[in-house]
Amino acid sequence: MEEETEEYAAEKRLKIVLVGDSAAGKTSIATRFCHNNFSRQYSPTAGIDFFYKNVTLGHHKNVNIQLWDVSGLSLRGNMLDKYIYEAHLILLVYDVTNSASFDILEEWITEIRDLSEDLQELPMMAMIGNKCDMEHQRTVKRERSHRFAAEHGFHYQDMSARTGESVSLCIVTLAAKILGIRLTKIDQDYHKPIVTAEIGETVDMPVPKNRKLVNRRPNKKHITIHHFKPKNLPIPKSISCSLQ
Ligand SMILES: Nc1nc2c(ncn2[C@@H]2O[C@H](COP(=O)(O)OP(=O)(O)OP(=O)(O)O)[C@@H](O)[C@H]2O)c(=O)[nH]1
Ligand SMILES: [Mg+2]
Repeated sequence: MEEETEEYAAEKRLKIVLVGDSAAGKTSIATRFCHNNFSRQYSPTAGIDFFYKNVTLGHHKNVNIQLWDVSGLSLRGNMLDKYIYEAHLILLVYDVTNSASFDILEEWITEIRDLSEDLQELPMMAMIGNKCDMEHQRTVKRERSHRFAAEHGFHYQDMSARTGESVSLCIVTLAAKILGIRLTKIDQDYHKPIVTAEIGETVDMPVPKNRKLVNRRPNKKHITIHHFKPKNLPIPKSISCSLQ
């Protein structure tokens, strides 16, 4: 029999399933994690979609993370048992600006528990509060979601697929936990997103006299510099800024 090379032996595959209400942001989280991209457009997932990424976790040089991106409509379908089969981790995603998406998690949990009844061990589950970049529109209080997660014994994380905040770090931290690895500070820093700031396009900023306004468009490679004439300046609506 052919001997396994060290590299092959080190390879691991982790199946992570994203579930939760329609439009909670599951596809966006998977897209951010695997392609470092984000789209404002909503295209509902039909059934299921798959995303893959190879990461290094501790001494595991080649961990293949498979994200199974389940449609929000699957809660009422008859495929969920197949989707969650042999999952290492299930991420229960809700939208912090939409209470209904939080309330429906109870149904997802009940359904997953019922479908896993025959298994000796339930897959690990964690709760994700997505869209935390829209803090001003949060309708699900932090204490409520933390209490809910604690009652169920789930890890809890707020994140934003839009800014990338906590997406990568949360997923690799949980993946490391499954593999029994503690991430080093260097590993953790590596998975923190680059600082992103959006000024312009959707917001108008007053700028002091003779200063330049830098209009930075997300996901576009160019930066436009306007020479701004500060006259009758509008009050800013909002600014999105994420620092890690
Ligand atoms: N502001 C903000 N919008 C987000 C974020 N994540 C997703 N969205 C938006 O929310 C909408 C729905 O996102 P999806 O990722 O398609 O939602 P989904 O959970 O995959 O939905 P289904 O496939 O129907 O189950 C899209 O318009 C996204 O641009 C986020 O972190 N912040
Ligand atoms: Mg989707």
